[in-house]
Amino acid sequence: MSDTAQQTGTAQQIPNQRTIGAPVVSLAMPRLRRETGRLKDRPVDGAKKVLLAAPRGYCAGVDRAVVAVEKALDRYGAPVYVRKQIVHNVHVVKTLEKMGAIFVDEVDEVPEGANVVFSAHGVSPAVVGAAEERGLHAIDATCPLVTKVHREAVRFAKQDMEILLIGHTGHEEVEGTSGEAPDHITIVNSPDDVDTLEVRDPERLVWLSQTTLSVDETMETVRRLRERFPKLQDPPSDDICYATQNRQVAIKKIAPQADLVIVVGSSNSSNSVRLKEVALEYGAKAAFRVDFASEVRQEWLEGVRTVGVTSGASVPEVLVQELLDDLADAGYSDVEATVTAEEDLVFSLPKELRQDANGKRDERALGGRVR
Ligand code: 0CN
Ligand code: SF4
Repeated sequence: MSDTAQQTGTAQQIPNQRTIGAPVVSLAMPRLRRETGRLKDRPVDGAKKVLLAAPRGYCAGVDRAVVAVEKALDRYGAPVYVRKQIVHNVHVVKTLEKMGAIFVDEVDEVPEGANVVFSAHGVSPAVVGAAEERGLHAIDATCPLVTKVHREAVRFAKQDMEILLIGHTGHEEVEGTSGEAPDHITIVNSPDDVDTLEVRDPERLVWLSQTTLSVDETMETVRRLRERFPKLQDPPSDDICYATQNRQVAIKKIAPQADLVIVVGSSNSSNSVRLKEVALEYGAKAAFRVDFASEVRQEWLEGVRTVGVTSGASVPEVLVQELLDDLADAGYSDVEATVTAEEDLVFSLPKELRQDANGKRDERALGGRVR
């Protein structure tokens, strides 16, 4: 795993994808300036400035998952059921609910025979089986980069390796990946977990990870694992995805110059929460995560000259633009982009949605409404 910005991560290894010329998240998105006057322009020593991270916001897997729900609603009409939050963002979920999506925790809450979308974080084979048993029409919006980790888990389990899955217990992605080979997978939550870890055979160990972790913390966990188990094998390629890595690289560049970093993202969004932690580790004097601009408090801006702004991979750009509007009210109208990578990865739609009602190939349309 490198600390330099990646263009498209593991793009070449993922089937059913294509790239287009334009970045997934456009920096030049036109917007109407909205003034709320909530935040006041208080004087500070020197010029006020915003450093805006790029890349930020929607990744290819989130874009695909959100478009999948919209397409399913267009094609089948409301309601369309979605197992768990399609992505971990309050605004996205609420907006899709208004359009007719119904979010459920488990497939047994979905009426027999109805349409159900599996979220970007993936599902275990047990969930796929339960949906089949209920006669549901399942649309699998699992990010292809999560599916890649599932495949690695299956492959290593077949070789009778013990898999140390670095990730957060209870996170949907970790539950889905563990479900591929429950007898072969042990979850490692943090570097401190390593000391008490018990393994079957230290000669037959491989580590894999959740896609949305801190790169640095994961490397520390691996370092400690290897200290205890020198024969530990590495995964065939990075499991922490290109989007997670790129967003961390961008905020690492901004953080040392920032008196304050504001990360837009929801509290259950692992990659968003990691951005706040990384900002603090790399020298931001303060950092906060907000779902909406309206949560920013005047006192956070006291004496602040430079504000760093970024957003997690599940965050629509409109929420960042609203934050920039509020910051402009407070005198932070000079916005400078810090660009550490260009992203142009786009995944094709889930196979269940690739053909239109007449059996013709339905090219995915970028421009999901929840942006
Ligand atoms: O915020 P997300 O929905 O998910 P986590 O960061 O909590 O994993 O972002 C999309 C990521 C995926 C899969
Ligand atoms: Fe896929 Fe990474 Fe986005 Fe998750 S954060 S949906 S793994 S591209």
